[in-house]
Amino acid sequence: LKQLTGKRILILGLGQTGLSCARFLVSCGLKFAVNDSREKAVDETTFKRDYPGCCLVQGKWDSEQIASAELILASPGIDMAQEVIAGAVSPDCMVWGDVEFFSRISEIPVIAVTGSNGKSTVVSLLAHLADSLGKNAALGGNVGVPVLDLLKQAPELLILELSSFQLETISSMKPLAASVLNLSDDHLERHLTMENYRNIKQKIYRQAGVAVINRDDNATWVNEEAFGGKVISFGSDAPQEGHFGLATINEQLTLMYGAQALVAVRELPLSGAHNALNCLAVLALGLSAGWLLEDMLSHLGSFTGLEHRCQALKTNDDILWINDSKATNVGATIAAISGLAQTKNAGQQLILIAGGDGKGADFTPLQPLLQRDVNKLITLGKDGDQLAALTANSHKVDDLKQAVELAGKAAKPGDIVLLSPACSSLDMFTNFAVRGQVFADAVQAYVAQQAPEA
Ligand code: UMA
Ligand code: ADP
Repeated sequence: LKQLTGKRILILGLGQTGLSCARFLVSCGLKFAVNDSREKAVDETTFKRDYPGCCLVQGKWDSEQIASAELILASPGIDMAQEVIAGAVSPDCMVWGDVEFFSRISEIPVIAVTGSNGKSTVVSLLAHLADSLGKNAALGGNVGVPVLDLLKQAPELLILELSSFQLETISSMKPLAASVLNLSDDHLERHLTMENYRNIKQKIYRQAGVAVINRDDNATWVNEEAFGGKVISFGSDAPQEGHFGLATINEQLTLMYGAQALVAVRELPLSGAHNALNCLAVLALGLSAGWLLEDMLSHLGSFTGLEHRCQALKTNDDILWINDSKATNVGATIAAISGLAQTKNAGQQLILIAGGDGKGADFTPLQPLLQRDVNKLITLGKDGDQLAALTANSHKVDDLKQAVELAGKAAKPGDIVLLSPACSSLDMFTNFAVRGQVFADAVQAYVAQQAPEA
């Protein structure tokens, strides 16, 4: 930190990350400037009061500030490759994200998790286990609290969810264990090719003590020749000794550690084959942190899961309404449909509500599932037409309320209505959580309308 005294530090972006950097620099007595391209990212008066003497530019990228900076602290949402920024940054300037900054100044052990889907579920379950085991662990990163804000808690362990955006600016992190859970098409509007996206995700393994890889998905495998740490794998087949997997024991699909049967899949707190894999990843990461398997297993069952991820809504009717608003890419929606297709009865219809901003993704991997497992598809949003074109029984609507009403009319008692958009929400909502809440409210309103007068 001393080496930063007197350096020209520029924070780019004043969202959660930028503000956490500002708070941290102030607490270290370091001076800095800030720049956000949005017109009113922060209230100028309040900002100047909280950060007296700090130069604030909003409403444009300030190429002079960018060019003169010696250290840029970049927010993950900012594409540093865009010409207006990349063309201005001096070749001698260091560009760090908040996680890179943290990695350079802190020795706190880290468990780091990335992947296209399941990150928040895995890190939240890890944090739940850590809590239950009496560890002073802090949870943050892409899942919510920026890492620099966690340092105040002086945790003994950090459990970090890392996005590809955050991994782009990381080079010094030495996690005790790291995992790329899976890889499917996402964020290609920024990363352009799957190869580039994969290479960025793979950065998480550099200098990790243990790499937790997914046997089912070779894009998550670590280059074992170049990697100096230990490798633990998980997957949906029977595992070798020292690895995690699934096997049928006494006619029950069961989580396995080598030849040791751990727990039956149907006893897990979260349903769906993808969640069994998430639990295996959690056990592998926890084991890497020195936690005992039996201790972790005794607390798995008390995890209640996260909202907006294949969450069954509590309603007073006989339709099963499921909120999977967090399915912001094709891989997540495929996991939701296949999970339900495996468990539903032959007579039960599955009605899917999907659409939003597809972020340039290829939707065609969804097509066989839409045609085989989905009885009716209702689409909305920017890429709703593209999705609707994938199957014959589809209808495009204008908003979620209409989608819920149409789904409700089409559903018979016992049927399933699933919101799993395969798209980001940003064309119509502030974020996925707002989309999920709007869905839940529309469902309650629809169900109330249908109820006979008391
Ligand atoms: N900004 C600009 N110009 C741009 C882009 C951004 O000025 O072209 C400014 C915005 O005006 C804003 C600031 O940068 O003031 C926002 O920065 P940001 O987009 O990096 O967002 P933060 O508020 O710092 O939140 C970030 C993560 N957001 C993104 O990566 C987009 C949050 O993940 C994360 O929880 C938070 O840091 C704490 O670590 C959100 C997310 O959507 C949930 N992540 C993506 C995902 O999960 O798919 C990757
Ligand atoms: P992330 O933080 O990576 O977005 P979440 O745990 O929030 O992951 O889940 C996002 C979406 O992905 C949800 O729709 C969830 O049901 C689905 N999902 C969770 N785990 C997996 C997995 N292992 N494979 C595919 N989809 C998954």
